[in-house]
Amino acid sequence: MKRTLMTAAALCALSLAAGCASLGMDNDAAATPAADAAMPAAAPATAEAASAFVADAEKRLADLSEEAARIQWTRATNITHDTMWLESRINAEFTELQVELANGAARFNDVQVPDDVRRKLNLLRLGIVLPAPNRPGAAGELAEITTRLDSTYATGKFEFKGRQITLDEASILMAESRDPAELKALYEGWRTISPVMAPDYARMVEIANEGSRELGFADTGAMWRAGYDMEPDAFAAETDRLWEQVKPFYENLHCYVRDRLNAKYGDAVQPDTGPIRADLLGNMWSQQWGNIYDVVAPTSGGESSYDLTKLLEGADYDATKMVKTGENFYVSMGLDPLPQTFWERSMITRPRDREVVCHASAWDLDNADDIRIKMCTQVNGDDFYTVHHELGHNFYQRAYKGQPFLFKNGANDGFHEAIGDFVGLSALTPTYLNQIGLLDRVPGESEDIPFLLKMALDKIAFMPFGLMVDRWRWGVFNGETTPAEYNDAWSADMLRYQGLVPPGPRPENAFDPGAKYHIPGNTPYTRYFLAGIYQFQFHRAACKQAGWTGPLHRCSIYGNEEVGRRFNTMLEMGQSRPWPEAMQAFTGERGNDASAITDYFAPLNVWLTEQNRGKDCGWGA
Ligand code: X8Z
Ligand code: ZN
Repeated sequence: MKRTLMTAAALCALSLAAGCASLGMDNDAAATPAADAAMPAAAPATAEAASAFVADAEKRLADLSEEAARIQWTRATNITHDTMWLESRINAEFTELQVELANGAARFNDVQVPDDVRRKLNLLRLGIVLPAPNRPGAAGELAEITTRLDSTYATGKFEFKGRQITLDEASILMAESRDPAELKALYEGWRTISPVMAPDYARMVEIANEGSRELGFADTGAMWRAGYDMEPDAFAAETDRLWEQVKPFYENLHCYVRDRLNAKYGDAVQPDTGPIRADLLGNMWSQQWGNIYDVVAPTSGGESSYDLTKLLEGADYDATKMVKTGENFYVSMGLDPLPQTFWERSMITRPRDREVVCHASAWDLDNADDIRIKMCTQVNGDDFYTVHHELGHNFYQRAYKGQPFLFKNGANDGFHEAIGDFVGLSALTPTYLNQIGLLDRVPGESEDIPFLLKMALDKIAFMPFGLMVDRWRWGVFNGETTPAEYNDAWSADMLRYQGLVPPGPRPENAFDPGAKYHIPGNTPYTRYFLAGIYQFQFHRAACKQAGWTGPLHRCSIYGNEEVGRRFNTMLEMGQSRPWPEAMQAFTGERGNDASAITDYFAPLNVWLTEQNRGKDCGWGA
């Protein structure tokens, strides 16, 4: 995830969410004309006052965001009582500032102002992930809760075979084990870290909702849905529409995978009708299934001649070489290399001497050049993809650094997530792997279906997960789901969207949502669903620009500076214009369009339909 300060996704999509309200101005600020503009009783609300208010807001946010980012980085790379204390304090202060500015912006609601000023005034209101209400102590309480939730997740461990293990170890075992009893123990074991979070989570929801209502939103979920340059309800309907386009394909994949799991494990473990057992899919949250490719590989119609993890191991890749390789892809498109400080200051592997937040993220510490990643990189295919994903955030951040502070963000948060994924689509092609010397020969057409199946196991399997995380949160924030119903609602959404069930009954105190990073980390998740679509729109458009006429899954834009130039035009825009304009700048299209993903996978869908003939697909929910 990216870590910019401020705006919608901004300042930490994760921890910097917290904040308090009110607090009024400090003395220095009150002495400036712009600060006057922020004080309701002061100067009249004119266009000039609005511009001055915005200019002052951007300066204050830029200053405080840098301090906050440096403290957050310190906490995320060294979790202690003291760094948590420091982070809670700065997060509270930052949210106070955000809420103060959002309220101040409302003064100019009825004033005629230039377009860019109007956009910035709107962004001031929309750029808070979790607002706190305007009463003493609220921001502090909220910030303490969010830092504690994030740190509890990051330091979570559980006992497995007589040893305490971390999520990184558990994830590798989930990917590699084919023993259902072991997989069940890993699935359930990791979820023992989260029941302790449930009361904090419920309290956090209360406070943030109070804050959101004060800003004029029905609840925090409604505020999150308002960040897409369209009405919040229209946005929700848009995600439904997109999902309906992809769903038949997902159902086809689900049906095929269920059949192969049934063949491997037998009826007692995985029946050949109904939902799939969630722990059998090679991933702790069953969100990407590529790790069980070996289990579901075609028995006819071609086989894959390589495994990316093995290629990386065979070529003696280490974490730094993975990141260098990722950087090289962007450089091949004509973008400048990463600054030296990136290499000096990033955290690329898990330090052994302290607790850190291992979930991968990309940071922009000074709103300019101090960009970094923080990853506990392992040498495998998953992290090869993740490196490209994270670097996408960094290249975006650097491209829009010349924008005013409030426009230093993705065109929407889905764009921020899609940049690196788009590059990753080329970086995973056999053609590219061959070009960089990882793969001896480029496989022929007989490997198209195996390749597309591998990609679909990650990309198509992800889509319902990308949707369900925030569907759960929307229900929590709007009160339809009460704290007593948190876990059952999560399981119900898993069943409804993904067609999955846990490997056994969940305990009374289970809080399974807390075992997924973005819930305790408070990172909105619909962004990844959108990115799942945008990356294919970008890919289709880029391949067209490159003059590619073959199948989309064989296209790589490695080394194409013309595509890079046009791509960079979109990146440099940041959030300065409504997202359809950014989309248009690169792709010529203005909307969300799931046809790009179905185009890419079309040959596989035909093949899956054939494989599923005569089967009872779906899961009856
Ligand atoms: O959180 C991430 C990135 C950081 S923005 C590693 N992703 C989502 C996840 O892990 O759940 C990328 C794919 C979806
Ligand atoms: Zn990301």
